[in-house]
Amino acid sequence: MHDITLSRFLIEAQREQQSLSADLRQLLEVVARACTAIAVAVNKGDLAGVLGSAGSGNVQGEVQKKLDVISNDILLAANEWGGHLAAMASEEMEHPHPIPHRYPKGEYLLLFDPLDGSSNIDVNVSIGTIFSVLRCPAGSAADEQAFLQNGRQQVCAGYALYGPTTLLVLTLGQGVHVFTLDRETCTFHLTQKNLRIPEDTQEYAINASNARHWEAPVQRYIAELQAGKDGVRGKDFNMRWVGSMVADVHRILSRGGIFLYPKDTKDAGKAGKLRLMYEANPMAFLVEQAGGAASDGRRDILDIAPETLHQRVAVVLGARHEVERVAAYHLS
Ligand code: P6P
Repeated sequence: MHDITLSRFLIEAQREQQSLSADLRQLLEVVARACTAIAVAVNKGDLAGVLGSAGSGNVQGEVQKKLDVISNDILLAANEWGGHLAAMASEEMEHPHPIPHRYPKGEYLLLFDPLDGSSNIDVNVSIGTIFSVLRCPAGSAADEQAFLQNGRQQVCAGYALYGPTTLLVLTLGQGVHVFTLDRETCTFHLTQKNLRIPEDTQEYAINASNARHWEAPVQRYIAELQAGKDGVRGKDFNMRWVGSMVADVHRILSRGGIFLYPKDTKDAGKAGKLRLMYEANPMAFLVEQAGGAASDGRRDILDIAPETLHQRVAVVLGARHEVERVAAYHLS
């Protein structure tokens, strides 16, 4: 399997899968190369002076890290000239990035969180790039409205995980596959095919410091996990929280579990912390493709009709039976 590079995998998928066009294959090759460049910058860290704050803020009201800006610039520069995109949208930019007039436009829309987990950048904990691809509606101006499609319209999605190894995890709608970067040749090699999330688990991921702000169904659900075998669940659970969604979701895709970033009352006006279009939707697509489930606690993430580009959403994803239990508690 390891002799199958990302390029070969995509060429063979294009042969077998009608929905994988030459332009989409090129888009994925370009995104993978951009993620390799981001991995190089991340791995250099202080040696390249890329850690710390960029001294600017983003549309989310967050202080941007230098690597947030560098990663965003790498993805924009890599993707704007190829003729495969109609526009791009990023967590780091308020408005969609149009393709410059000097370049041809294509049929796809690329959305990304260029560097997810920014609070972990300066402490050498795994971070990642999350991306999602939609088709641009025919005749559209490729403006914000063109991006506002529900998650089931995604033609592919994935993430790069910058950890002890650099991974590219991808779905084209036919399973979830893992590619590992060979740093010597700068080539991604297929290392795992068709990841599956077990329907049950004994491991959960949540930022427990928010417990007093959770809604009652989530407080009930987590309390039952913490009661372990002495409580109604009759088994003990373990907890993990990396604080980088990409790392937490990768653990769940790799060995199972449930991840929750629920709505909380800290800011009643916010539906959740995570962003629908370029965090929750791509991760939900991957999780469902691996046999898991992804909801906002009440409805499937992928069915949510987006209203704005940067809208936030509560996220409960992973082991199907656990996600269903959380939804049942919200209905009871
Ligand atoms: P908290 C990272 O900033 C992020 O957007 C996700 O990657 C992560 O799951 C979450 O926020 C962590 O949030 O409140 O635990 O720092």
